[in-house]
Amino acid sequence: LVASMEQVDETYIMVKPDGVQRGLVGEIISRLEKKGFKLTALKLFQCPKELAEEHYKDLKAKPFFPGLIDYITSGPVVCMAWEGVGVVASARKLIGSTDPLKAEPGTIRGDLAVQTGRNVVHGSDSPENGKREIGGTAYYVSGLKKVKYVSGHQL
Ligand code: RTP
Repeated sequence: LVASMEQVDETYIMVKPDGVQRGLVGEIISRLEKKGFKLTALKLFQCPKELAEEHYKDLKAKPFFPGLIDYITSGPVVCMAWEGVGVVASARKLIGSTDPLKAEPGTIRGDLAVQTGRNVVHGSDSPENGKREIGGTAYYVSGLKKVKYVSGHQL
């Protein structure tokens, strides 16, 4: 039971092209579902260059930016919205450190990846960014739409 006083947050989780290509979509969804978070939107989507650049605009000055944009647009991604109490920080913990070699075993990146540039999944880094990434440009471009229903720990 979720106490009514607790703030329900939302986060944007994206399985990156390497995760889709390697067949890790089910594994990633499964880890978030088993933790007790609620999937509220999902879409397989070929990200256009402009949207990838908007999504990663904070990293524009980094030397790896062009390679990052090529990577994210190299094949379909799975865009998802997840909600729950503490979901933003908890999903980041489940995902693990950006560099998969530094990510703890038991985390998605710690178990399933080896390269920072191929780290299989993205998760919003703050509740504000969660809202921005779900409700911003991505909403209009990808057509990612949230569905309201009751599930899992919310019952
Ligand atoms: P994300 O946004 O994908 O969840 O990743 P993050 O917060 O853990 O890491 P961030 O610093 O925001 O970097 C975003 C993504 O850029 C790629 N990257 N490549 N080659 C490099 O040195 C490098 N550094 C970052 C990664 O795909 C990282 O997830």
